[in-house]
Amino acid sequence: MHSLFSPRVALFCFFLALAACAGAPSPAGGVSQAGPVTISTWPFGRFANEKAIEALVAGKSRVDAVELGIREIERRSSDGSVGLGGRPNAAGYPQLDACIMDGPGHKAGCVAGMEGVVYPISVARLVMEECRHVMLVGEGARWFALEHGVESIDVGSYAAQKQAWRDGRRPKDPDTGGHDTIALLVRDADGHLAGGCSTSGAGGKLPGRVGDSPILGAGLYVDEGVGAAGATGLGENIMRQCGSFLVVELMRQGLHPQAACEEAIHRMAATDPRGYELSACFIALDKAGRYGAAASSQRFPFAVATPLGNEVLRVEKVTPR
Ligand code: SD4
Repeated sequence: MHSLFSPRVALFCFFLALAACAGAPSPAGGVSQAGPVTISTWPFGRFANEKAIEALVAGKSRVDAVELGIREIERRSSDGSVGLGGRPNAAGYPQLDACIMDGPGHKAGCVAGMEGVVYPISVARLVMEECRHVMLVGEGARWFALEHGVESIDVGSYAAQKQAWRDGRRPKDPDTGGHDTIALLVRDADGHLAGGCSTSGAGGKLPGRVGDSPILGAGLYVDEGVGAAGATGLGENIMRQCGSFLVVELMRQGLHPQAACEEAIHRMAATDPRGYELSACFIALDKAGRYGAAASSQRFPFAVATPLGNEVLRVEKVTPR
């Protein structure tokens, strides 16, 4: 005879219970969400959200949810912006950046300018959990990744490109075209926060250039007592302003995540020579599960999910004041 509480039934009941206490995503600035919520950058963020919510509903941790969500985008790596399929640097090969942060304990791990590793977010997590440092870069980050047996490719094929760059034989028109970044913020059913960020960085960047994405407070910041924020856009704009830290600090002052993202854009535009033409987009999620997003110079799509739904929402660029 089957027990009434088979694992399948139990999982279904768990899902229903979560769904009952979590609202479906609503437009930016939406009401407070009691259950798990995830928010991520760009329309592809819905794939990250899907994996993250699936992980939380299956009883995995918020850090698992961040890692699995971002791995999904790194795995797809098809849009030219995240993972090994991302836009190459000016010498013609990809250098990857990622970071992860867990609210409780204020723990973090970051990697930058790392070559030939398939899932940079997993290396960032290993740095957070297995390393006495917070950030590893370049060759050292790759060595650490390989020592931990993560999936990688042979980077021998980059040698010719590196030599050519050193010799001054440089690609004439490096591809500086569109580039995106996945930033994913997670609030679990208990209201704890975590987040992660991964990118191949600005297309056509100089070898060795690091942007905002793996820098705590720039591309990502999580404060367990307040909220979390993540960024995408041109790192040079965002990192000079500690953009994600700024958004979290504005939430600490009492601003709704939506207002905090917008205020951060205004603050940045006031000091940046490009004003509102600077490229910066933020997502934010507070302790109560409220979320928001804002962008300086473009319409900005982002994705929000709860166990009840996974929506791509959009905000218009912030109106200058
Ligand atoms: C960088 N912020 O490396 C990243 C790129 C990005 O949308 O997010 N592009 O500057």
